[in-house]
Amino acid sequence: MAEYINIYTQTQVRGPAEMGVPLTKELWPRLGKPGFVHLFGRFGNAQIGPIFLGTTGMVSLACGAIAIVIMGMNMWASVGWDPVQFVRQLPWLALEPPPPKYGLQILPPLREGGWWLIAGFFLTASILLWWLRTYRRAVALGMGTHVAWAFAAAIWLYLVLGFIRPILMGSWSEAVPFGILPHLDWTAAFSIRYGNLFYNPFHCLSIVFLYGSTLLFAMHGGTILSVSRLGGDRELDQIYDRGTASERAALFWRWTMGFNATMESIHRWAWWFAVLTPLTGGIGILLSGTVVDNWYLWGIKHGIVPPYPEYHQGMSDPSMGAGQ
Ligand code: 07D
Ligand code: 07D
Repeated sequence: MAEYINIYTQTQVRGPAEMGVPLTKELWPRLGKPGFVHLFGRFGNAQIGPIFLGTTGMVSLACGAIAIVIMGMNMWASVGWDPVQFVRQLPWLALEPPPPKYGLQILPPLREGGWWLIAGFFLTASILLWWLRTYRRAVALGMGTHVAWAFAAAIWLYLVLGFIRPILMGSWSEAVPFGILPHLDWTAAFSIRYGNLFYNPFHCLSIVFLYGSTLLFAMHGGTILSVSRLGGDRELDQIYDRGTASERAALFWRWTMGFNATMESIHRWAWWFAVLTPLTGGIGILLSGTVVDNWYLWGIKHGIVPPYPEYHQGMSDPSMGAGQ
């Protein structure tokens, strides 16, 4: 038991720090002298560092910091530079996109969305550079680029929300504000504006994959933990050998539901469910206001909304237009 480390294991291995493969053509070295933290060892690897930041990492962090400072300063200004009110009201403070009258103007007045555009530019640069870093680090290690492509799926939804859809709608005012609760208000208002997002089939799909991701995560995590006392967490050896913990785990599912994923396929299931959540979601958002103006009426047209019996003859629903 002692040789395996997971959240339930008390014992932790301490050896010389693992430095990884040597860097060949990189401009920057890996930074920091590796150390060990017991608490981290309870959750994952106790070794912290070294970290490779590189050019993309450094520029990404700098852009991210600029974006956060611009958001923070604007929010602070909005409470008259009072530090106490800034901290107290932080969850409700916002940096709003330009109002509709500015359309897609590149730089409206700073106080009227100009700062939002600048912060958005730096945040997007930061996220895209971080993506490049995940891609390049994977290539440098001779790995596949699956993590980068999964991250790209999330970035797709982010870009649809704040960039692609506003451009198609012809106005930055369509985009999401920066702010903890304000971005939730935006989300609720969006749903109401487009006639209830529950009738958007891509929102449904996104929810299927979101819920499906939690189910798959629980099934896979639970299965592996339940056989870790038999070595189930040593996935690779287990794929090839007979009579292993993996085989037991597979049998468990075949006996309980008649079908089992394999050690490889479960990770493909998990990857696709996670990726399809923002991918389908982004399609749903992109269609709202561009192709479909009211998902409830769309639902009536396509038989998703059940036809209610007319109890109140002569009443008209304003959202259905005159005469209906
Ligand atoms: C656990 C990984 C760690 C990441 C964390 C988030 C920031 C922002 C910036 C104060 C799972 C770090 C957050 C750096 C700070 C300022 C200016 C990931 C984990 C801990 N949301 N959303 C949150 C973002 C959208 C919605 C929380 C970002 C859409 C709802 C957090 C984006 C819509 C709820 C947050 C984004 C939407 C939240 C926790 C970008 C539709 C909640 C997030 C860039 C998809 C929940 C108060 C979390 C909450 C929540 C961040 C976009 C809906 C602040 C960065 C526009 C309904 N969102 N969100 O744990 O408690 O993610 O809000 O697109 O209920 Mg959101
Ligand atoms: C936001 C991808 C971008 C994030 C990136 C990360 C940083 C920080 C910092 C590490 C999350 C950048 C990170 C900058 C780094 C640190 C520290 C992914 C993001 C690139 N909905 N809804 C979804 C449900 C309702 C609405 C998706 C459920 C209402 C809108 C999801 C319910 C109304 C939008 C989902 C429900 C409404 C969504 C998001 C229930 C509000 C979207 C998937 C049970 C009243 C988004 C098509 C995701 C979407 C979305 C779930 C209800 C509005 C499946 C379960 C009816 C406007 N909703 N929703 O992965 O895609 O997000 O819709 O009621 O835009 Mg919804």
